[in-house]
Amino acid sequence: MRVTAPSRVVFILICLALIPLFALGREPCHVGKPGGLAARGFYWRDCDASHNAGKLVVRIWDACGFGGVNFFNQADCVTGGTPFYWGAEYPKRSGICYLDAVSVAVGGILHNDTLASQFYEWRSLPPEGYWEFRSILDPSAPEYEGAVSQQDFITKSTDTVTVGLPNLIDYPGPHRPLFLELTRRSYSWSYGYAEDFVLFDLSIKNIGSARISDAYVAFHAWPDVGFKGGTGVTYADDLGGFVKTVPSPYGCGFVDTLNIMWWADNDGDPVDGVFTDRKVVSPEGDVIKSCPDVTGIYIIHPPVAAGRKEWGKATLSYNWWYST
Ligand SMILES: [Ca+2]
Ligand SMILES: [Ca+2]
Repeated sequence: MRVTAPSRVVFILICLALIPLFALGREPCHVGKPGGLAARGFYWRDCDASHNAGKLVVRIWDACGFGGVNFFNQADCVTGGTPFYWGAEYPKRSGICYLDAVSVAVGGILHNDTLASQFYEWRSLPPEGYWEFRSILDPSAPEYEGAVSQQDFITKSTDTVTVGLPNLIDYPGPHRPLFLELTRRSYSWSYGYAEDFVLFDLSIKNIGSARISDAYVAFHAWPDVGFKGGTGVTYADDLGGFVKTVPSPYGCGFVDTLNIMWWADNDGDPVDGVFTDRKVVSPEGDVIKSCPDVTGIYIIHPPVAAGRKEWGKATLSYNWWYST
């Protein structure tokens, strides 16, 4: 097959901090029954938001993940308008989706029991579960105070709600929290050198009263790559992997460490062997547009304990699964 356009690589960068996950914390807070959709086993915000300052658009919601489809047609938390619908899009307004969702899972041993909190088990309830928006774009605006990027979103989630959660297939018992608080700060810019990535800064804090040992932090990604203007299924042919090292561009046999988790469409959906950024009607009558780019997560640094400057002694691993 002949392809003529080089693939670009877009990244979601993540840096992690553990604030003191292994130390004493305060007593658990707001353990209770959330309202609204929680009565049906779910709790979602009244609004969500998206990073769209650069070319890479990433939908965000609670601190426990990003991407995801806006099933509930929530309003945009900042503009009040219609929010971005898919998990991620590149380039902006192309209609080409590059992500279903990414969720954060944390596991560890608490009171001699192995526990994990993931996806449906995080909640963002007031007062901790607030949204905060900041921006450097307008120095006269109230959101300018303390801003880092053109779009700063800050929010928190906890795993302490134990009522109203759906039973999971692989763990049908009631949710047992680790008593954790996630704080996510995410940033995006429109500058040429920064328009292809969104930066996430994730802090994990033990808000319980006991020590957690042997903790793990995971990013669980569901790819969905393809043009959403047609009728075809876009996720069924996607590929993913992990690039640990690459040959250094400086040669001499040097090797650069990357440690990047990536996903992409299997062939970028070319039309007659050529990538196209225009909509083309296939012989079957479907509307096609190529999706030649690669999306990935790069962990800038592993967890750093609060108050310390040295990197944590984290071990990095990668696993994949195939959904039928
Ligand atoms: Ca695909
Ligand atoms: Ca394909």
